[in-house]
Amino acid sequence: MKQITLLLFFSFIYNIHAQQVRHIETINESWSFYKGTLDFPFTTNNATKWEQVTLPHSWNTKDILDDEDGYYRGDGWYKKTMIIPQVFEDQQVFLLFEAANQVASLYVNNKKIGEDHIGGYTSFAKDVTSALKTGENEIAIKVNNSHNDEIVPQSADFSFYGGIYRDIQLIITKSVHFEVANLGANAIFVSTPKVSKQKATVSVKSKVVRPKKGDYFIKQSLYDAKNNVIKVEKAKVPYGKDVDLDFSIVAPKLWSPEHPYLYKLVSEIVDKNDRVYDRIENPVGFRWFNFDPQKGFFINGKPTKLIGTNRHQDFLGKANAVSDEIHRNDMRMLKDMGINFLRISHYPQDPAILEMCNKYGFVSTLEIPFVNKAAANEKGKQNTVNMLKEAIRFNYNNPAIVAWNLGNETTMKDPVKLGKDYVNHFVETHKALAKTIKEEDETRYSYSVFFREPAYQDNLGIRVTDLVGYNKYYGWYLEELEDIDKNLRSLVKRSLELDPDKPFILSEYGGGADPRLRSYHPTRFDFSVEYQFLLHKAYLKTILDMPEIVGANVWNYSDFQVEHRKDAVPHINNKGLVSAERKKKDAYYLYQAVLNKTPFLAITSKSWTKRSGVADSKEDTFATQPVTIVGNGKDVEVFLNGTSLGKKAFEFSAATFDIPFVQGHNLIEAISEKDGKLLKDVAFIDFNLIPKDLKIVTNKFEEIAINVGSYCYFIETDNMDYLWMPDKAYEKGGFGYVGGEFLKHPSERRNAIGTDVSVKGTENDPIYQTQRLGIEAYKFDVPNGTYELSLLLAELKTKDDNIMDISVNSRPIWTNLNLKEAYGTDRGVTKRFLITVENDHGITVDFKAKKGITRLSGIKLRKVN
Ligand code: GCB
Ligand code: CA
Repeated sequence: MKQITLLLFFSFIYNIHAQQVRHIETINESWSFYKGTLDFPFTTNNATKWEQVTLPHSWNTKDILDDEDGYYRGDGWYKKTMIIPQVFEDQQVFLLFEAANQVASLYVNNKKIGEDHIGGYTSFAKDVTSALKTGENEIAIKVNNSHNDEIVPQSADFSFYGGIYRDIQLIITKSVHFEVANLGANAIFVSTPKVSKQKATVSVKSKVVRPKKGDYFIKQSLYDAKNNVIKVEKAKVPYGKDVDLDFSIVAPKLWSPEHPYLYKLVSEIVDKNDRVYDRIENPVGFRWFNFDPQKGFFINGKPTKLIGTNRHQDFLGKANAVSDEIHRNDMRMLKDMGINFLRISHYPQDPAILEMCNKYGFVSTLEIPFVNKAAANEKGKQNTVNMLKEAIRFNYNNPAIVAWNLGNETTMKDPVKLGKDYVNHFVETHKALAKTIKEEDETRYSYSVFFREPAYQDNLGIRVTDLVGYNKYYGWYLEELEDIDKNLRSLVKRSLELDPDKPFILSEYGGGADPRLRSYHPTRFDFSVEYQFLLHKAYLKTILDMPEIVGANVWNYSDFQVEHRKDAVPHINNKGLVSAERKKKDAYYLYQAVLNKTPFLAITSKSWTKRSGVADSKEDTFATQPVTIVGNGKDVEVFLNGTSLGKKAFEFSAATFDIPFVQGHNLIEAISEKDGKLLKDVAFIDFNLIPKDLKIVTNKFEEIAINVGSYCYFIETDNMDYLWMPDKAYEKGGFGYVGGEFLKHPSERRNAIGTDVSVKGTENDPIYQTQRLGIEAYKFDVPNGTYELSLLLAELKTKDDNIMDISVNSRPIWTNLNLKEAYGTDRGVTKRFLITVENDHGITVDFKAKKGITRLSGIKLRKVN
């Protein structure tokens, strides 16, 4: 008994000791924040209103989403009073910022600490020891997110949120310690130069800060995944020099997407009595890999098709101030999706992301935010190179990373148009970055991502990395869905013809989907969930079929906020497979079915629970609509309210059934089997059956809302899922438009219905963005009674004057209507009218142009009496 207590006591002491060699704590809590410019040191009589905030924090959570153009880009101040714990004699104290966007100045007790940190996405640490005093210390941090000609990104399709949007760590070490405050804030560089099944070598470079006097040693201990020490090596630390230590192990367990086996390297500084001064842990994964331009990616000798997504740090309403829990949840959802490849785009991300890439076996690429355009001056180039160095050094020890990407679509702003000086600088920047990658890391590939023709980069001389990536939006921004396969093949061919030795990655592809838009007649750029599904299916087929596409990344894992975007949901780029709140879209399930090896089945549209449709015929009491099931079994049987609708074989993991929906409850059950496991998924759908003959007495007409000018259903998710039906031409006995045509996007290339405007005064932009122009009438052959008629109108980006008269059954209800004059442009207007129908005439809403053309965006009719 006594012995056990004693043992426990000693292990307790030992633990304290082990923890105390380096003290790390987050200091995210109770910061005072002020948005704006202030004099520093702060004046005491100043009536500044400080707000209490917790990190992660951004000051742009709201203004990127409102109707006003632009968002705050300027100074923000954070301050905090704190007592630094005394942990060691002669302690060194550091603040490590995981990131702050984009220039950060640190002051401790009114003393400026070092230079400003430049760049919003890389981590950095500052030694604050000399500015500290006993008792209370005043920490002040100025962060600035203004546009800066010397810092990338200069331009991009994401928002440059300001703030300290990741954790701050307080790190306390002894005076003898592994270096903290350096470029990249990392002191240990672990690589595995030679790996085979039989043997692996480990090479560790350590950077130590130590006094001149005394004997110190580096001790490297390798632990397996069960926390058994399997190797211990020691080397003496010379003064002022890095310590290189190499060793090897036999029969290493390998790291791969299927088995991401991780070892742990514990690095310690000890003296000759084995007293520990500092201690750091790093993951180690043993793997060898190569990219072959013809055959694809090989890891540990095994050919592995790399498929995954891109990912932004972003969450609805939080800007980029995203918690570690959200980061890790994203990674879990990607794991469930079945990916083995992640492009960490377009900048280095939170350490939580890399931690999970290592653990889940996601082969990863990491990049710096050199996007669209260079910071075209000497300072700008230096900053960009520094940023890359910081990114590589900080993230060096992650076995998941296989390539460093120097930039994304850097020619978006056409260099040739920006002049000769720009081009020179721009080309030099690419070369300097490619060189930096090789100097910093011999063990990984260099990589760059383009979007224009391969010959275009070739002419400029910027195809200078080992790997090339192309972002291609065939079937979205350009070209049709049917030609995706043809276009991809020809692009890959063009790239390989230029450089047969440069492996090709499809670094981005995708299309937008607003979860509120659904269509049985999906068309390019309609933002329907269905179109996105078809697009990804087409891409996946080709990607899987072409070994020369060595890897592919969907753009994007999730929807993200872009202040200046004007898509179906303004301020949101909705190319995500999940929404900006992480709700799954149909295409997400397709990837699960195609990529997962474990049994899988899903009804793709199960989240669409309230549906509607017109009965198949006057006599029928059902409306037939398709439902798609995805799975990795052989076939699937579907039941509607308990009755089998038969079995279908999966074709490319998908099977579509025609479902005869009835009024009210519809229970859809899908049943399949894989590897002896029974699989089942269900969907509960509440269906509103619209009679074909609106005067029918058995199923009385009550209410209908139509998304005029569109083939899409629109679900008002923020309004009890109120459903708008797609538009159609009038048929006798029913409803529909007479005359006119669908508004089309002005860009021919886009070939899209509707236009891209952020509509003021509404959240239902897609209703207003689509319209019927030159419409003559809207008709409803409803029975006699009293009705509430709603008309939805907007003039979007129009140049000419438009004036119209609207009447119902020949009685004027709205005359001389000039929307632009009365409400301003780009504003959604809804008006309700009470209408009485007599004499069995139904309702005819007439539109007459007095000047210009007529238009209608939406129409709603509800029977009152
Ligand atoms: C791209 C960019 C990415 C954009 C995307 C898009 O090629 O690399 O940053 O968000 O296209 O959705 O247009
Ligand atoms: Ca509409």
